[in-house]
Amino acid sequence: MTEDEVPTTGAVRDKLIRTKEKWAEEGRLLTGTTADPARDRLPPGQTLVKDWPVLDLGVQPDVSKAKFRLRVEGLVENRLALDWDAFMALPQSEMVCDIHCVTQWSRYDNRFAGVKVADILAQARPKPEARFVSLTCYDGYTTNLTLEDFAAPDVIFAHAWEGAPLERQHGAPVRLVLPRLYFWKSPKWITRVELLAADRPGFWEVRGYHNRGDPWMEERYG
Ligand SMILES: Nc1nc2c(c(=O)[nH]1)N[C@H]1C(S)=C(S)[C@@H](COP(=O)(O)O)O[C@H]1N2
Ligand SMILES: [Mo]
Repeated sequence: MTEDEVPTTGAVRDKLIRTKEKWAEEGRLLTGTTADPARDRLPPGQTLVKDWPVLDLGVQPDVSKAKFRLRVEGLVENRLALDWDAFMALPQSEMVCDIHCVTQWSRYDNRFAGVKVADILAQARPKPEARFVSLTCYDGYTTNLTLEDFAAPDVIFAHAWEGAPLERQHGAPVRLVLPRLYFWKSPKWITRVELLAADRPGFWEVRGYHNRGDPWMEERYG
């Protein structure tokens, strides 16, 4: 394996994964209601928290800034392999957003700083046939999005939270933040973006989670 290749998940918490998979099968946590994001700030079935919980597969990779690469490949005119300096040289944006996790916690008013996905895509230039993205992380985690959801103006590659560098447990040095979908669609320790013509369901999506994950539609499970 070369320096920046992505490991396959091995030492992940298999028991925790099986539990969540079972919840998905049984439709646990479903309230059976929907809400309107324009009117209801808190999506159905969610509970507000003050602290920021940590959820992952149990492996929190130590990704140094020296090792970090953000690759954008697949159906693009211009493949990118940004190192830390190139990433930080891109236009910087700030965003305050709410977080909604499928395990029913929500947290309001999180201030993130980073680079807008749209600004990176403008450099990579997706080909017309690109319609989906597959995202891969340093812990082997993957998730999938439509290019439309990924390229929305409020989606950023975040490197800071509340004015300080993102902590390792929350995905340092860089994670995605996509506030309009459940938080499993916001990969931590991100390293690769692949643009695709056909959808490729990710880690939780093949284990019973919904393919899109809109919290107001309560799209918890597939
Ligand atoms: N690389 C990676 N990203 C990930 C995960 C993961 O296991 N690995 N878990 C997802 C899930 S299920 C959630 S709820 C959020 C949690 O992010 P947090 O730990 O910063 O709250 O990260 C998402 N991104
Ligand atoms: Mo989650």
